[in-house]
Amino acid sequence: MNDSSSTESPGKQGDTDMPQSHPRYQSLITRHRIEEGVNAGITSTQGLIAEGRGEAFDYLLGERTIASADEAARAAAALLLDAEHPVISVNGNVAALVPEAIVELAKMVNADIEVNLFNRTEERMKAIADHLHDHGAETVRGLKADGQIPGLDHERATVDSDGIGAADVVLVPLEDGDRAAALDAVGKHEIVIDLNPLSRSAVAATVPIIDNVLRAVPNITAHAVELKQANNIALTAVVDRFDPDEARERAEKEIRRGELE
Ligand code: PTJ
Repeated sequence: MNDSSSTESPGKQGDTDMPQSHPRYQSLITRHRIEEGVNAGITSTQGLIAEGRGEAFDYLLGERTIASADEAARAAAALLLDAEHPVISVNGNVAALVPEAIVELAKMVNADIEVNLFNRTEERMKAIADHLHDHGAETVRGLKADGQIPGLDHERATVDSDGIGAADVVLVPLEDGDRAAALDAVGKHEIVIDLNPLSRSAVAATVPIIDNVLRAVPNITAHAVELKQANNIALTAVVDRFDPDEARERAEKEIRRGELE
């Protein structure tokens, strides 16, 4: 499952015609998608900074899925399949980088998709929902905004009461913040994808996946395909065997000893 390439097909989202042999191909495509996201009103300008920060960690990880991240992706797949009401939360960076992969994963684990933004504006909410519909999503939640997660004093607290508000498992690909702890406090499990093993979200998550969202989302789907027939006891065992602190420590070790080419 250690696939370092994105399933998000180059070209489909207006990617450049960059040769795949370019040594920084994936990074250049990623930057291009984020730039396009900003131009389309999907990604916030802060999303550009977030991407740069993520890239630095990814460079030190060797731009590959390390073994502990693959184990985390498997635990995430098991947790999503075992959930009563799983929801995938989408922000401006995720919508720009992996819209198709998010829709595929949601279909595979029967999850809702909900737009949830830190820099929330009605225009961006709508642009992201439209973008996800264009990439195959049937229902996109987040626009009703009739619920609140207690304990958060920013826009990420605003949710749909029958979406994240009613979820037992929430997948949050890429954010840094206090939402994981707030969701935990109201009895929800959070799966976080974040290249920074020290981020508050990764620390608070039931399952932190220290990997690039480009690789992690299709990897969770691949594990879900494999675990689809497993029963609840087997799924719970996969989650219970996973140790979140150990996974973050293994990633931090890899990053700290990361060798520059
Ligand atoms: O669209 P919005 O308004 O909800 O805003 C989204 C951003 C990402 C701008 C907002 O949540 C933010 O400012 O996030 P931070 O605090 O910059 O944190 C983003 C985290 O994601 C950092 O820990 C980065 O290392 C990590 N990151 C960045 N790019 C990737 C990533 N992790 C996985 N894959 C990436 N491609």
